[in-house]
Amino acid sequence: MHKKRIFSGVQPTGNLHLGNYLGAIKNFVDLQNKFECIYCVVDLHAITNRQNPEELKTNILETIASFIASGLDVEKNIIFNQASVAAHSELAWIINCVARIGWMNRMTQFKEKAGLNKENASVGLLVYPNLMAADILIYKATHVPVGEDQKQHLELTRDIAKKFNNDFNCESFFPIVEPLIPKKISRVMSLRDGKKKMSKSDKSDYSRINLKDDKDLIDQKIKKAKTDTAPIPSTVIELKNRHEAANLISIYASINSIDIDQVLNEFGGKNFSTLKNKLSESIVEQICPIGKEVKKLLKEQSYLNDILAKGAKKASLIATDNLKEIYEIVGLKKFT
Ligand code: AQP
Repeated sequence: MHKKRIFSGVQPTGNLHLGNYLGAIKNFVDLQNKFECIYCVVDLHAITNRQNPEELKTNILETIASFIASGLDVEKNIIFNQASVAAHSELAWIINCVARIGWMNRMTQFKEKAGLNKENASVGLLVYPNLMAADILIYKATHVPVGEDQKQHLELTRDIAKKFNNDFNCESFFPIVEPLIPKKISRVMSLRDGKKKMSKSDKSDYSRINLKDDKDLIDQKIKKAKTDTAPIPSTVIELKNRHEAANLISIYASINSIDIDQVLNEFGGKNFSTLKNKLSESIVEQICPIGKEVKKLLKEQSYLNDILAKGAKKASLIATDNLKEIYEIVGLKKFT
């Protein structure tokens, strides 16, 4: 039996948004009181798409600041950046040799991110899920809080763990991880298109609520959020095929930690402007204090650097021990 251990990561690829918060970070905060948690800024994942080096440095600090501002306790959790712990990349290479090319070709995120120009995408983007598996398995993590978009990558991590355990005859060496996906809203959708996920890389800033948006901007974005012409329904069944309506209702339920049925009881039959006013209020109440704290923390760079250095030390202790065992199993040796 493996000890319960949580691992998850967020890419420093720009403004964190409500999708990252409700899909992942809010869950990180809830879990910190129950389990040993390791939270990582996955900067090596970020470079699978071209990044401006100066912006990347700032984004790493901003992601850490967002973790802390959202309520992650820096003493209780291990918080660090991926590039500081070389064992992630070392295990990723071994996993590259365990995972099959066919498995990579099935990953929908690669297809979405590479788009039509697949031949021109980086090799890193293709093998991104192997690095993600290494991030998790190097700590022998048992549970991974993520948004629903990452479910397929976690299924792959399970397949990789099983194949490694089987190939090297070391039953149960790697745990078979369980995803922890929020029930109320597993995928926050774009405010402009209810069929697309809210994303940092969407060209329209009006498609998302950023953690650093102020009250006026949040009000405007919610006011302009796409809806349909019918009134709000009273039952979940009537939400079928009403993607934008379902999205706003789910965001309201998630941010207020209530059930969708409760939202429909409150707003069923009413028009969207009533819901939008209340939704804006709830987002402003929860997100604006986080954004303000992020801006404050960004002025304290040495404090953030210190947290990253301490976190990297703690993470390295676990990762280096596990890597030693993995090298031994595979038949590799570091001569020092
Ligand atoms: N829209 C979303 N709804 C729910 N969860 C989401 N997550 C991301 N978008 C949504 C979850 O946030 C965590 C960190 O994600 P990430 O930033 O590492 O990568 P991503 O999923 O690629 O995020 P973006 O915003 O879509 O970034 P870009 O545009 O750069 O690709 C993950 O747990 C993810 O599930």
